[in-house]
Amino acid sequence: MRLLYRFQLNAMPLIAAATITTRSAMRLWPSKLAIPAAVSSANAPSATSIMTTSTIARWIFMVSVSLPAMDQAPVLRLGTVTSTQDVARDLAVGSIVTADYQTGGRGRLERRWESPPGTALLVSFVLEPSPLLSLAAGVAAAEACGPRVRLKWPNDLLFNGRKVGGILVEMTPEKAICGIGVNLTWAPEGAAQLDQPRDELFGRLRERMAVWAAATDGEVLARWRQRSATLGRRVRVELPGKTTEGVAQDLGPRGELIVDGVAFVAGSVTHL
Ligand code: BT5
Repeated sequence: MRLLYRFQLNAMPLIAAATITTRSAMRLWPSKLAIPAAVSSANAPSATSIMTTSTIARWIFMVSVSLPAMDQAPVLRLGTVTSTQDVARDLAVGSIVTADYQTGGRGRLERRWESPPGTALLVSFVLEPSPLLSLAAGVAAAEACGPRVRLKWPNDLLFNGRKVGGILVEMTPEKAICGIGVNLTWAPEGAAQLDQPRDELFGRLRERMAVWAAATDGEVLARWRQRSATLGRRVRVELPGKTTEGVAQDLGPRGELIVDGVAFVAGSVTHL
């Protein structure tokens, strides 16, 4: 981290001066994305300051390109945002965004992701695009959450058989924005909550993401199979205009779900 501070010091003297004085985060006010907000890096001390989001984005870019691993990447900690995905898409690969509250949190297919302020871990990682990223993120999140959390294809985290979190990967040509939401102190009806301290869970998650985002496809598939709540079960797979029921037998090499010999690359799955 010493190198990181030196880099900041050379690149942005004002920010660096602020970041080496106190332990808490850097406060941000004038922002169309977030109010109020904070920037920090792994164990970085920092201080109160007023900044614009473009300054933050530039700073994140300059710092993140110099970092060797995601578990040392800078974290943009925000208060209220539309979605952490929206903030993350303007940042460089390696950046991480968390928020207390999302006014427009989303799942796949424009579904809503609901969580009242301060009740969930809401985070987006900016990563290199990779075909199995959604499954890798599921493995990372399940390991961070603990042994009782299992994976439902394609992107759900289950606790006691109920949904406790979800993964949303959005791609641009240059980067993948991997969003993860985990219910901690609140859950909608029929869903589960984890009741773990948010910062501790986040620390484990960024460490596991660094590992699994760099893993081979074979390693991701093997671990996903081990943590799966879907494989071996009877399932219903729903696609627009088509519903199939059968036994979820395995994952294919690209992460597709094999149901009675037929490969599904997308769809909503119900465990029967
Ligand atoms: C997901 O979509 O499960 C992906 C959720 C990703 C959320 C994270 S939070 C950080 C980042 N920023 C974002 O804006 N999104 C990501 P999907 O499989 O489409 O599931 C969505 C469905 O889950 C909804 O239609 C609801 O039925 C249900 N749902 C909504 N909020 C929930 C919650 N808090 N807990 C459990 N289920 C929920």
